[in-house]
Amino acid sequence: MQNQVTIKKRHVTLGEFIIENQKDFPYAKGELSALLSSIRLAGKMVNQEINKAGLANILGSSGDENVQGEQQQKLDVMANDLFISTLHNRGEICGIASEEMDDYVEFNEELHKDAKYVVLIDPLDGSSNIDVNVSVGTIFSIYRRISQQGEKVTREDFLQPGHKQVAAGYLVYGTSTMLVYTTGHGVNGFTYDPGIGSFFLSHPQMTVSNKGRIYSINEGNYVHMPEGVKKYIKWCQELDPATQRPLTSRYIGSLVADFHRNLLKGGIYIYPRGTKSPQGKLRLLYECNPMAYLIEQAGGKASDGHTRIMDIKPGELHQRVPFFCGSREMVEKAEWFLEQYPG
Ligand code: P6P
Repeated sequence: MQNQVTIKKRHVTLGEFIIENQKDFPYAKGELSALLSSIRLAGKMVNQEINKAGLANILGSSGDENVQGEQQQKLDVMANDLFISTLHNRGEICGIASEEMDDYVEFNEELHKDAKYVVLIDPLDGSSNIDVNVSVGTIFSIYRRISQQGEKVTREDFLQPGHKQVAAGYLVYGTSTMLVYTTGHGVNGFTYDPGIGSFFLSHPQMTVSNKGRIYSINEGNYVHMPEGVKKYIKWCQELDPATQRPLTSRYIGSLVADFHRNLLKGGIYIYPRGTKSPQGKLRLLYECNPMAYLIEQAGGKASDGHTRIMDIKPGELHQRVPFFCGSREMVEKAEWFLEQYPG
């Protein structure tokens, strides 16, 4: 008599999911899987530090400034160091570029000589929110190197257009910590269980609605905004004929948190160019491109108001671009206003 056992299904772990989907990469012999696993490990370590930040007196700035001239929070520096050291310990990448570092870093040890990939990262985006306990995040973007394996990494390896990304994602350190990523086969979200120390597949095949009711923009910059963006904001505030309600304004001031909410609920995030920031504030390589990859994989759209973000050819590592990202019809409406009201 065979044992009649009812096997309870449980959520797949991120590690199981990465292995199960490795077949999506005929040319990769597991290196991308190993790279995603090291990002997972570094994310756990950053999560640990963030959760005790208030106690460990690592709040407040490190006193240094990053290449953007922004005050570096101690956790920014710590997150940057944790990702670099964790990725350096593995042999999958030959170099890394980060918001927190003026230039890219080469990985030149024997371990890295056959590396196929480079990583660009914003190790702790929204870090000015840390001291007030608002969600922050890590954003990462992965490319295959274009320089020869075995040679030194080159600047061109990092300055590739976004449509060349092989993977992109973010960690959001919020009420729960999640890792959301794509390798070009849809978007999947994993929630961290700190008791077990594992990420579990909680949001399979995430998609963003074509329409949305949330617009995210810092209206404090209104006077500096282009006319088309001002007109779009006013349009959002009028009564929607279909619902007899205006749209809802939600702006956390943390890109990853605003993006994550809009991905789940529908909406648009805008950081336009303005007199204060002629090219906008967000960086193309390690903020806009990875988020653009994710939103397109989820069925949405990302542009600089005119051009698809992932078609922009980068000129330099810390290049800024205007950013319109979210539900397709909302981005297209904003683009329409920019067309109607140029300048
Ligand atoms: P502002 C954080 O510094 C960030 O890069 C994004 O995470 C966020 O959406 C934006 O800047 C906030 O900028 O000018 O509205 O405070």
